[in-house]
Amino acid sequence: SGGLFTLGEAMGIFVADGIGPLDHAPGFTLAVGGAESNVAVGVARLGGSATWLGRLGPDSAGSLIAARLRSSGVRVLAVPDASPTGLMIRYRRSAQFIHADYHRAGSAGSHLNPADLPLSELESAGILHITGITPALSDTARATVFAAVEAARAAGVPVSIDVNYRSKLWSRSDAAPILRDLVTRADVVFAGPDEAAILTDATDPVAGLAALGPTEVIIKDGARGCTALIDGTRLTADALPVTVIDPVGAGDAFVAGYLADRLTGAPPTTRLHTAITAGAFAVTVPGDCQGAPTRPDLTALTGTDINR
Ligand code: KDG
Repeated sequence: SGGLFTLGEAMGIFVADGIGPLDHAPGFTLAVGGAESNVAVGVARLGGSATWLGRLGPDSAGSLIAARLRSSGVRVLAVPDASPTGLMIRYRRSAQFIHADYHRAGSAGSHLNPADLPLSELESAGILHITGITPALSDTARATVFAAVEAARAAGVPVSIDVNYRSKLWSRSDAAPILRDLVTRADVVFAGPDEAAILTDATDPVAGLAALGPTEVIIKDGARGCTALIDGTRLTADALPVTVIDPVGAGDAFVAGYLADRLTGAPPTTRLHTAITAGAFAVTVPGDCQGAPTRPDLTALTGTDINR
């Protein structure tokens, strides 16, 4: 296929409308989340080929996830599982503070197993993308991530990881050695400044992560833009000024923008520009992945469409 291959847990998300405590929520927007499926949607919306592998339960949330991902153009490899599909409830306690509750312990998605991997597909992918969320879900999910990484490396498929540390799933000290192990095996690493600090105590986090092995290190810093060290060249890009409606999913859109352009062979500066623009689009829309831009959208936000 030559496209993106990713795996993880996708969840149904009840996003409370408006701002305030959950008990005063006027209603909910039903969204689909999961960092890896968000990236797959982002790549597909940008015209790339994207395959997502995960386990879904025999319930309405499972059907909803498969249907929404497919309608976004993602190739869904759903392994049926007898346990319920994971859910999240999210509300904004204030404009700035977002509260999220997971209902995912023992979920279908957490039962991902190395035997679920379609090895021949994985070996013909253009890039494997994983996150630091999946290895926190269960022992079998962790084993699946490592097996996918090893299969990709053996086949010469580049490996991308978004560190995505989730404090509700594991402690920093439990996560550190596992995340470091994965980053050491990766070609491309995305991290926020706090996440980089879990992995390296270098004063220059970009150089610190590059010292672990990846030749493409991208530190995402939200409204402060990004800093990168790509094939030995240091690059920065400013964030675009937008009105933030829902910041969740911006990091995944950023990753999707970078990887979609990497798959087409675009140079690093172009990849970062697309990443920044896709991240900006994501925050302008509620939900985790429905704000993902298409190629024509990109030029609409930056006003660089020469045909206008
Ligand atoms: O990156 C956004 C994700 O955090 C969200 O979609 C849910 O995958 C998720 C998680 O595990 O937090």
